[in-house]
Amino acid sequence: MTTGFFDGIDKVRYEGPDSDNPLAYRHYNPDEVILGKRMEEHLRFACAWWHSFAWEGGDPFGGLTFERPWHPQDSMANAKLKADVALEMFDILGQPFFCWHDADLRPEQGSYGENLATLDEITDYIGAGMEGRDLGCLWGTANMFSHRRWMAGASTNPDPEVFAYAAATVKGCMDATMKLGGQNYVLWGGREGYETLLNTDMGQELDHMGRFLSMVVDYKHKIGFKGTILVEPKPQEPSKHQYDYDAATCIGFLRKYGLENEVKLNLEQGHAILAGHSFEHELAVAASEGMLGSIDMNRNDYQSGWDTDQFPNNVPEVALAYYHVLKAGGFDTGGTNFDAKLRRQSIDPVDLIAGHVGGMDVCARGLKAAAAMLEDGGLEDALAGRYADWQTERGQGILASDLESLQAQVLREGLDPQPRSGRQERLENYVNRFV
Ligand code: XLS
Ligand code: NI
Ligand code: NI
Repeated sequence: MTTGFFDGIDKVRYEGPDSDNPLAYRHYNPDEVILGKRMEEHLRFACAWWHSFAWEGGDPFGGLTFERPWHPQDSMANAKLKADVALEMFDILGQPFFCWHDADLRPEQGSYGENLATLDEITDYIGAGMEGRDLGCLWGTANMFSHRRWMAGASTNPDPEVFAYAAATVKGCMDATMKLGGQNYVLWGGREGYETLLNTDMGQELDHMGRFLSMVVDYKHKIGFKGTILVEPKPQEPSKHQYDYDAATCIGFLRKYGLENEVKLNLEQGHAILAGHSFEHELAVAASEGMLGSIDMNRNDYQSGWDTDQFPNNVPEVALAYYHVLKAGGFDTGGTNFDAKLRRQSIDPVDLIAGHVGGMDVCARGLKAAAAMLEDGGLEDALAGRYADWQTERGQGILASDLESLQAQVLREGLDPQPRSGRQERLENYVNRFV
């Protein structure tokens, strides 16, 4: 028996690029082998419980537009209905994974103890639903930003009791993630930052955040959680400034607290844009440090300046993103989580399916283009050529030298290095052959 929510919508299938069926995959062909691996295993798609099922369609000027049968989300019965619908959507899409916050899954019913008990109950229920399905949990996380107790931060709150509450909350969420076979555990610190420096001791708050993350890592080892701990950078929104500003900031933070070998990054397209970067910039920064863990795939409106979390629809952008993912060796425990939501006027159940179908197809197309570029090797050859002189004895000698010796060398040899073209237009034209 189904919930009937998606009545009339069949399982989405791959029909090839020429299909004009709006609910078919034209590029996402899970079994197609690319660079020796099935497409499904490359992309490792996940749906986000919060955007697809918990978000009610509100914006700062108006309330819910979606009016789903599981609203209001304040009872266990509705939480279970929501879970049933979620599982049906994963079946329709053939989604291999999902991601969640505690508050997306369980009803918000009050005390810590009550919320822990309902989280346990609903994750048992979801776990039972996963049996017999080809479905896994990509990651779980704690929502430590919505409830008013978190308004001044979770681990960076000036009140130590909030720190304790945050620790208890994350422990509960890590336990639930492990129970669902989660492959990663994510921390995104929406309120770990400040509204004004006038009331903020930044150094102390960062120390507390580092201490907290060390506790998370210790607990991971204690319970034998095999997944990866990931932090998710975002520069601001909801806070004026967030400490996990961007990939480079997070990497510096992890090194400062000795966590660089324990924690990786979950990078989001929209957050990269908010930080004034491109998505591939963030991926390249993380990859260059061996810290590329997973991605939150979406797109931002380039004009609004908000985290609009739209489904991706720009193939060239996505292709360059996957190029860096593939170059870094692809995903290990990570994957492609659609941290993406419908526009609030898209109120029909079929819109949820269409959003994901389009997003998955754009990613599949991007992946194919990225793989083709890698196989062709044009960019890698150009890169190798540009740095080739460093491979010579002379280049290595320069690197191992010192200022005085290099001054002497320049004088002795009468060095006058001639500028060489960076060939940017030729490289851009090259990329456009593939996308
Ligand atoms: C919000 C973040 C959030 C995280 C999980 O901007 O993207 O959705 O992915 O807490
Ligand atoms: Ni995200
Ligand atoms: Ni986001």
